[in-house]
Amino acid sequence: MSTRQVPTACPLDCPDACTLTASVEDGRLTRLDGDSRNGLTAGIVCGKVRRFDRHLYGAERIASPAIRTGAKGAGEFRDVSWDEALQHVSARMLEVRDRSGGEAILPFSYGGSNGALTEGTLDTRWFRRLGASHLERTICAAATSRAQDGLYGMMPGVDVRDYVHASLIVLWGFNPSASGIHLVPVLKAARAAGAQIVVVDPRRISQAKSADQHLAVRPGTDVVLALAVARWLFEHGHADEAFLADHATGVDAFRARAQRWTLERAAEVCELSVAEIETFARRFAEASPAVIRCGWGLERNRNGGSAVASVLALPAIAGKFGPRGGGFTMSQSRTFRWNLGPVVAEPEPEVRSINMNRLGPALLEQTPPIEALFVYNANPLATVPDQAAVRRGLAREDLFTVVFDQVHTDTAKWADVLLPATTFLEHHDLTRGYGATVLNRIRPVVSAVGLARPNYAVFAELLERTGLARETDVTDPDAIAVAIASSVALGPEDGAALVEHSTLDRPPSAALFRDRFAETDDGKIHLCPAALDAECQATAGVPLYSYQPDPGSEDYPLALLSPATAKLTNSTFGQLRSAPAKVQIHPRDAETRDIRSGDAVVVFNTLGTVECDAEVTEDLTPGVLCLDKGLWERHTRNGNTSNALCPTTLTDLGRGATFNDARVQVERIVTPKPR
Ligand SMILES: Nc1nc2c(c(=O)[nH]1)N[C@H]1C(S)=C(S)[C@@H](COP(=O)(O)OP(=O)(O)OC[C@H]3O[C@@H](n4cnc5c(=O)[nH]c(N)nc54)[C@H](O)[C@@H]3O)O[C@H]1N2
Ligand SMILES: Nc1nc2c(c(=O)[nH]1)N[C@H]1C(S)=C(S)[C@@H](COP(=O)(O)OP(=O)(O)OC[C@H]3O[C@@H](n4cnc5c(=O)[nH]c(N)nc54)[C@H](O)[C@@H]3O)O[C@H]1N2
Ligand code: SF4
Ligand SMILES: [Mo]
Repeated sequence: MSTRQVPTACPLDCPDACTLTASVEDGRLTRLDGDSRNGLTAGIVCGKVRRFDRHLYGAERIASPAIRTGAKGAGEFRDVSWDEALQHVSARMLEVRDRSGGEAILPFSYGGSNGALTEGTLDTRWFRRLGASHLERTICAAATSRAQDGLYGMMPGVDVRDYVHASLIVLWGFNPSASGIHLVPVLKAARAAGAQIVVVDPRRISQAKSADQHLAVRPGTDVVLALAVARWLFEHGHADEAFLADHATGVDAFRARAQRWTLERAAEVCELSVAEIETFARRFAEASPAVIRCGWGLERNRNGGSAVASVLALPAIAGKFGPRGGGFTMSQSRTFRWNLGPVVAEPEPEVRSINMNRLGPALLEQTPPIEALFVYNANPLATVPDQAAVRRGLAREDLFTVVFDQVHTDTAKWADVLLPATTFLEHHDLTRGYGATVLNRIRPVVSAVGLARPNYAVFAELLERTGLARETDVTDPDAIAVAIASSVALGPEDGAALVEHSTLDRPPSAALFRDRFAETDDGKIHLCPAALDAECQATAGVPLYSYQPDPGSEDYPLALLSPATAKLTNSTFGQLRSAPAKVQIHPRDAETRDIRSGDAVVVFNTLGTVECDAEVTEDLTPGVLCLDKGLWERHTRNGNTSNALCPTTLTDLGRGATFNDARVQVERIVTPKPR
């Protein structure tokens, strides 16, 4: 049998967007390796995707459309043909629309597939034409995007590869060993070349162990830390007044808001010492080039928007832009700005909006009620806050639920109709990195497993069957990819390179604020934008750069974090994880509760309880617990995961999720049930 080597790329929700080479024999994957068409990922690929065969050909893959036979949630289905499944879905959707209006239908999707052919195109066309409720897709990166856009417009940040030039790298709420592994060798090289590393994270993440400084902030207090550093910079003559005069507006307003935060007051709120904050401020002031890699950990709380805005303001205040490797990195997806509108070919109708972070309450309390839910590219039972509410919502006998996925997820159990989706090795896509600056064209490289079909094919067929297709609609995946790629304003050379290599790697070759400037309306950094101020007021009742106090109480004082882990991507690949969940706890908190490593414990608050095992570790700060993001029911003793403890409150900017505002108590279970 001859083996073919075919280029492809990873579309998973990960910043790095690896380019890959698939080895294929007789339509089957035999090997998946990294390759170096993406200059950042340069041939290194994570373990999850290297062993993608376990997901692709695994026992939990959904191989056929199916219709529920057992009770809701029992996970009992009978296989049916695509024809029967889609006829059923179409008929039910039209019935709901005709009886109750399109808004009784809720599409629910997120990061399963970060590509434009699998998300935001034909699906959007169908749901808009049905008049379905609009989903506010703000479970992630909502606060960070609002802050980044508000201050800098669409300007991309420093390319990660330029970090080798930096003499100080600050990892602020970003954990590269799990979330973006290709930064790890870059950090090593920078360190070897003499760069200092500072980590701002409540956990002692792997990079913190070798860092020059680790600031173990209390979760949710980054806005205070950043403002205190800013105040210190202004007071000690380290603000770059000339740079600010040339390139920024809102400087006085920003400075006035930072004024409240003396080192002493900040130290108390952030649970750091005055000396720690001052040392950090001085390091930052003195180093050049200095770069902040801002992650997503600091956005997932009530103060998330103000936190990210204040952190991104620091390089401007201290005048860190200019030399290569100086400034900040946040989302780089803006390197390729595409316009999906012409492909969607349907304007946004005036319909109600439902925030995805409040799926549970929406399914239970929304009036008029949601009668049909269509889940694709997402596993809400495992990823959305207030898991108990989501589960009760999915259990509603009068809710018609479609789940379109690759594997039998926890959410899939609750489906009335189950549809099998292809993976990126089995379909077309067009994706872009949000850490790496690449645009990747993905084509099918192996035969589809069972009857699995791509999103674009299924939504095209649903458009037809519901009578909502139009003759002028583009449905061919190649034509869609071309239309979107050309909306990115690719020149002929770029277009040709994309066709030839299936990848475009366009790191910004410019030094920020030397060759490339803020992409706001006036080309300046807006340190205190009126729009963000108004939004904070509307959402949280406070101005931008406010610190809203810790939501902990005497009963629930511990902050529960649920960050990314190396082996899963959100909840994707959860079916392959056998290790049971462990809640991490600091020795001080464990001792007062008589908890030892390996003990069965219950973590609880007013929203729910999670029963799992404890791991006592010095890698956390006191007052903080940690339980992995993306766990499935099977990983805990009682079937609940961290999301059972996460509130449905929203961030001050962007109406995003506040997972890390979960405040809990933990107790040892004296006589645990056998596992
Ligand atoms: N392997 C793997 N890679 C992934 C993902 C995955 O699940 N697995 N998820 C992908 C997705 S969807 C995203 S959005 C990114 C997320 O990538 P990251 O930015 O790394 O986000 P998190 O893992 O949520 O949190 C990062 C760090 O922030 C810390 N943190 C939590 N709260 C705070 C706080 O209040 N302040 C500060 N300073 N730090 C805090 C956490 O302890 C954690 O170490 O990664 C992507 N990459
Ligand atoms: N506790 C806690 N929860 C969190 C977070 C946290 O920090 N703490 N962070 C959150 C973050 S950062 C994010 S981004 C969200 C992500 O939340 P989700 O988007 O729900 O993420 P996944 O769990 O990866 O689910 C994606 C699903 O899409 C499926 N899929 C993949 N490709 C395709 C396709 O082409 N077609 C179809 N039909 N299906 C496909 C996958 O099999 C998978 O089941 O979770 C959030 N949840
Ligand atoms: S998940 Fe991230 S690191 Fe792994 S292959 Fe995909 S892009 Fe690369
Ligand atoms: Mo995310």
